[in-house]
Amino acid sequence: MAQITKDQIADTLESIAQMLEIKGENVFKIRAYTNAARALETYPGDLVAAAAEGLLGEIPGVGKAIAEKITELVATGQLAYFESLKAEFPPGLFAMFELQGLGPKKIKALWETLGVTTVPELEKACKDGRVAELPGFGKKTSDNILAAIQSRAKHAGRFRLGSIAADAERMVAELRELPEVFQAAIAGSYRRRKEVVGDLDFIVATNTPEAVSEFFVQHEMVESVIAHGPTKSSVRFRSGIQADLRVVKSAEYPFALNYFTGSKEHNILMRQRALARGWTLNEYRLALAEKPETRNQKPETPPEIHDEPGLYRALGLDYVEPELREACGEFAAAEAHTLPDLIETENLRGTFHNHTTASDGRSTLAEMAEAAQELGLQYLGIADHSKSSVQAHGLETDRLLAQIAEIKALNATFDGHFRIFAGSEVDIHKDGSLDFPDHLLERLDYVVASVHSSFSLTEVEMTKRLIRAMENPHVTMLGHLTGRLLLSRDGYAVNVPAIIEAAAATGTMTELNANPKRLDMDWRWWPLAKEKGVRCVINPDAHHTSHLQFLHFGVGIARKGWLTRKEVVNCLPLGEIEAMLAAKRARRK
Ligand code: DGT
Ligand code: CA
Ligand code: CA
Ligand code: ZN
Repeated sequence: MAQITKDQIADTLESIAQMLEIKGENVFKIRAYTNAARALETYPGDLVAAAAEGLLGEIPGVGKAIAEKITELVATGQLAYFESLKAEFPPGLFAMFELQGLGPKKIKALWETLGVTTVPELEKACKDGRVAELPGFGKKTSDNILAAIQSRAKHAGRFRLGSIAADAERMVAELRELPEVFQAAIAGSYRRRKEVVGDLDFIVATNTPEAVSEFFVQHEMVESVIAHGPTKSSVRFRSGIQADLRVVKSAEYPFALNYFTGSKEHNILMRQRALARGWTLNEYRLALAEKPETRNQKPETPPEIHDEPGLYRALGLDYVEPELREACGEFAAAEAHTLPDLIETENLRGTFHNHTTASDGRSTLAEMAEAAQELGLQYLGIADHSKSSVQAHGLETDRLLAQIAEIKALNATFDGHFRIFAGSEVDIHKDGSLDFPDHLLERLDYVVASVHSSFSLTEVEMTKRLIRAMENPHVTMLGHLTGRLLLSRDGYAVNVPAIIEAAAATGTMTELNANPKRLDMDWRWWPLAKEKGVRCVINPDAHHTSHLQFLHFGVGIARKGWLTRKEVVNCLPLGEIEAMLAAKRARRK
């Protein structure tokens, strides 16, 4: 039996909480399950070992009764309580929980009054107006539910980079460890660091394809086998994503890796360049074309290729990093030797948009500072929510002043080797004014300004709102530009080129929010921002110490946006970053 994962246990606890809520159980009992689920998601240790040693009850947020249930899950892979609870509900009901904005109360009402127990029934009930008529629902709610159903259909079978990275990296690491394997890589959209991927593509070089394919299809992460052949297999992982494996000989490896990395559009241009030299290029080889398309009567024999850089060289190109292979100008730049020297995770020296327990974070200020130091960062910016973000426990003036004092005291203990910058993620009101007055913002080291409300303004109004915020000299950077949540909520309407212009004109930095749910501003806009001289700041939007790791996803997207360390301000070391943070205020003086 495959070992149950931490995420699966957390999901089970979450489902129990939802079912208890539909049943109308006591809120404390419900909260115990949601708190435990949350605690597990961020528990850094080995749950199996903790269960075996009877230490689960010591995890903060996990009580004795729930600890026993987790122990049962770990030991048997099942939980009798969960199974019996589940039997009380129609099975289709659970899919309704995945719809944005639909909680247990509404699901209960839909079920009890309309008899709706599946997503298709719900869609029908919305369309024929029955949902709008329900007390507590109305037309707007009904429309929102319909939009959520449509969005779910559109996103089915696609996955955020952040939710499949652990599986992907684990599989490739284990493939590389097999003695039969010479080389292995994850190709496809994952290697190109697309924010959302359809499936995973593993490429392996070996002389014993059967053994490798066998290892792949029998792996414990595999839920079902879709196809199984000696050189080509497809499976579905437990996480839901499909994974393809291609097994090739060492001599074919650079070609397979290049072809299956894509993109398709990039491949087409590669093949055209080969054809223009009288060669054919496919996933196995580069060879003389049978009917050369060149005017040159006798094409030269192609050189021997041992790796991807060799292939690009043979086609008269500098090596193109996978993130740039989107047919967005990389060929012209590779030919002219003007490809950018892309930023790397190791170049980052600090980061700015991070939360603590003072607002909706789950780690304390001291814990966040310690985690940042462990990652080798020289500085950490704290930007908790401002007072209008009530649901996120935003700070009122006195709590913000207290936090500034706390940061100052902590900084005194660091001997100048590490620094916490006191900031705030200030809400931008509907009219573009800010949630704190200037005299308060002035006391902060920097300010992140973000939209968390009134998402449905028109594009013109939203653009005006953001530009007004950027005109404030205390606004150092703009947070998550469009507010999108990948695969669940589209960004609000906003004129991005106009925002980029305004960011350049006002000297406001633009955030590349590295949280894998956001990755906002989108990579497609960064080349324009770079051209206009806009500074990028890569921020994890961390709500827990473990979220500082999101920086890595942010760097992938920055690379996709052609950024080098020069455009990314948080590559600057302590000693130089201070002047950068003060620059906008200084020029208004
Ligand atoms: P995904 O999985 O939808 O996120 O995107 P990719 O890019 O990983 O696409 P996938 O898995 O269908 O195929 C992997 C790569 O294989 C793709 O990026 C380019 C190459 N490829 C697949 N089909 C074709 C094709 O019809 N023509 C060419 N030139 N290349 C292809
Ligand atoms: Ca793929
Ligand atoms: Ca594929
Ligand atoms: Zn925010």
